[in-house]
Amino acid sequence: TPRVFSGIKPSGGLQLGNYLGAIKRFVGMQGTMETIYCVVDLHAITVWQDPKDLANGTREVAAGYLAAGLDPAKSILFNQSRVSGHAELGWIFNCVARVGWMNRMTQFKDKAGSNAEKVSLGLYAYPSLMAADILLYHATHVPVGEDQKQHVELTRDIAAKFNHDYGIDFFPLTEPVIDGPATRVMNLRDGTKKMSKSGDSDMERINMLDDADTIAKKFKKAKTDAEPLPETVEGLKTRPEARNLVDIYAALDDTTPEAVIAQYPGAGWGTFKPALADLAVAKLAPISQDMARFMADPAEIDRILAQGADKARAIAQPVLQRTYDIVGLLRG
Ligand code: AQP
Repeated sequence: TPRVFSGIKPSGGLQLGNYLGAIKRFVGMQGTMETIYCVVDLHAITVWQDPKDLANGTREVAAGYLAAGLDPAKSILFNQSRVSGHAELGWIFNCVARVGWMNRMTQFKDKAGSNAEKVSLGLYAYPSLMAADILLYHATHVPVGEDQKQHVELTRDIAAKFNHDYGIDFFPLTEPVIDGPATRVMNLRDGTKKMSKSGDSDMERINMLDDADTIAKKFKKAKTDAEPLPETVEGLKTRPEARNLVDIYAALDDTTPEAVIAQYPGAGWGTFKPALADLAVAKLAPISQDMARFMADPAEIDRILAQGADKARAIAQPVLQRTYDIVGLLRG
């Protein structure tokens, strides 16, 4: 049966890339298939998280899910650490995945930088835990941003090697679902880097909880070239910052970059940036207001996450038990 799994790390405030590249698309898949959306707190601690911030951040991602339209009656919403099967299957996959595979992960290289000896072992094993997140539910579809494509492909490699090594067709080969105009929202100060929760400067990103003035200011200061918008999208090819702002507009307005260019052919930044800011505020303000409302009642969020975890565990438990049996780990 088709089943969707995806997650977001509570490693800082939600940013526009998380919304357009992930959450908005999660909402679009709700109701079409069984959908499981996780707040992946065990992934967050691969880099240092202050415990209080982690707990609040977990509730913030959950509030973002709910405010954007995920409904606990239609999707399973929970935080990863409540279902111990993630960590348990993650260990087994650490023993399936090869060190050479991990060495090829570009996100690890980006995050570790020149400091690879000093980062946590967890950061290195991150893709193996992510494979466990997905395969614990035998998920077939994983909506993610472009930056996670390599990790979903590794998940397929792990599933295939497990199936091959144990001579059983047990784990499915999962498909990444990467579609729409905003699968890679770029940093507002540097069009060659992706927008990220943990980027150095707050001016690089739009946070889901930014107010209208802050959003307008950030778009106004966003880096661009001096040229006006082109007459056709082909004219954006070598202009990453311009391309990014057009893509963001298209994603927020549920349209295509072509349609945005057709609406603003040859427009200057003095016209386009304020229009983009107005659109962003119109789309994001209702969500951020709702997020604040959910976050004002942390006990209710915790209740939703606990109930979601019960449902998740019910799906995960038989998969985990069967995995233990296949591997030959005595549990009875
Ligand atoms: N810039 C982006 N454009 C499109 N999609 C994005 N995603 C993240 N940034 C962009 C998607 O959001 C989902 C959750 O990501 P994550 O929290 O698991 O990790 P990440 O990709 O590392 O996100 P951040 O915001 O950059 O976090 P930090 O700075 O803490 O590492 C994924 O589907 C991701 O593709």
